[in-house]
Amino acid sequence: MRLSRYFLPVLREDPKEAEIASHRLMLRTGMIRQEAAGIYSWLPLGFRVLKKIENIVRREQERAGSIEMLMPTIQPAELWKRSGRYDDYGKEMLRIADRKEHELLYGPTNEEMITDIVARFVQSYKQLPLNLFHIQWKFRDEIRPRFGVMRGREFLMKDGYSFDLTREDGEHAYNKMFVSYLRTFAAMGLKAIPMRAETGPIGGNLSHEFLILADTGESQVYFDAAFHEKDWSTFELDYDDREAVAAVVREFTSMYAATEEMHDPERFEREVPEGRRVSGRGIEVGHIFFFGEKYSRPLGAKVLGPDGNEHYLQCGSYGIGVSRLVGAIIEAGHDENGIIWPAPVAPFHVGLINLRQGDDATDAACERLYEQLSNAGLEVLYDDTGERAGEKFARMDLIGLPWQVIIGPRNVKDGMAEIKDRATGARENVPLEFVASVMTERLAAVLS
Ligand code: 5CA
Repeated sequence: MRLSRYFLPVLREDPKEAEIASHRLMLRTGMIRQEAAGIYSWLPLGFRVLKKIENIVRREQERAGSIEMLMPTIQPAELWKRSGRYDDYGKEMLRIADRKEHELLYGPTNEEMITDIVARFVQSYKQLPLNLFHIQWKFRDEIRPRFGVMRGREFLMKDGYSFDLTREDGEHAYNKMFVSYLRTFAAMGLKAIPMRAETGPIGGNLSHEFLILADTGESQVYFDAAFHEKDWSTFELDYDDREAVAAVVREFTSMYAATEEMHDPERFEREVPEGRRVSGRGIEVGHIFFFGEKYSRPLGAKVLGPDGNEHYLQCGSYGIGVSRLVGAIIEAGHDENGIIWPAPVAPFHVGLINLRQGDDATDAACERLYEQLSNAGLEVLYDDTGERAGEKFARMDLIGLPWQVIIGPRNVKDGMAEIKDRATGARENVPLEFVASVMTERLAAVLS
């Protein structure tokens, strides 16, 4: 992408309304624009990151055996009256009436709708297990939308739902999602610590939240420092191997970790040696629930079992805050100059900076590099504007692409390019003809 033809409305000043780094940086870099409290437009740069996160989530869901579909944002109230949640949800639910005075609502989650779909089409245990997910916008009329996309009113969620015959099968489905969440967040460069959680309006008695540590997180968390020493990169396993999947869950739930609501100070002191007790703030990026028959009973989702009897389905639901993750990743990765994207979710891989736009030799070298890098499959944002070098450097640092390739007249004369690593600030000179292969290798190393 040529910056001269792109839409990147970077702000010069820090927006006053932003209280935390991610919100400030998302507004400054022109990733989002607020349309109403907690409601945002996703401008091109932000949209690219959102899609990258969505694709990682999708890939890991599919790997764990979940099947993608799409349900609407607008739902009939009648479904929610059947589960009893229409009244329970209170003012957080946005209620709408259409021209025929039919009661509708903007979905805050989809347990009712998916259970109704499954009830209609699944009649036999032979059609199980079933795990379905979608990635769709939700609306919750939060009392205090704040921190930009972190607590929005309209937000993008991956919500998945499992349906099984027995409690044991249902727990395996839950465990699979538990492991897939560890994998999903690790693939974005995050360590998300699973913590026992309250179930709130979703219900059930088995639930974990996944939190990443950040000073600006909304939750107070307590955990064992042993989590810091865990290897988060190795969750290669066969998802059908129940014991292997359960072993990972045991390993990650054997260490103390709890949010404020579930925290037990006595147990914390008893189980965790003093030097390893950590408390801090966390951002909830995912939440999984197992609630058995809570929705399958009122919505009549039952199958004929191998014993010839009817059984209500054993169900769970699994959420990931896709749009919240954009903010959370920035909270976890930024410095005084701007964002530092992990390569897998970066809007572009490389920022190519032309220091002397209009100088024939420099322009030609940049054009050649732009073509070579793009042909090698790298996503390049080419700063071909006529602005001063200082402005180009500052803007490129601000938007935080993992690597910068810097070309000025002197480099061209020497046949060299300067490559800067945004995270470490390290700079090195690489012969122009090797830039594409060096960058391809670097990218492959961090994406694998
Ligand atoms: N039905 C269940 C799981 S599918 C559910 O709705 N769970 S949830 O309420 O915990 O939401 C799932 C995830 O969505 C949360 O972990 C969080 O990351 C994200 N989320 C929830 N509320 C908001 C919000 N107001 N703004 C941004 N993200 C949110």
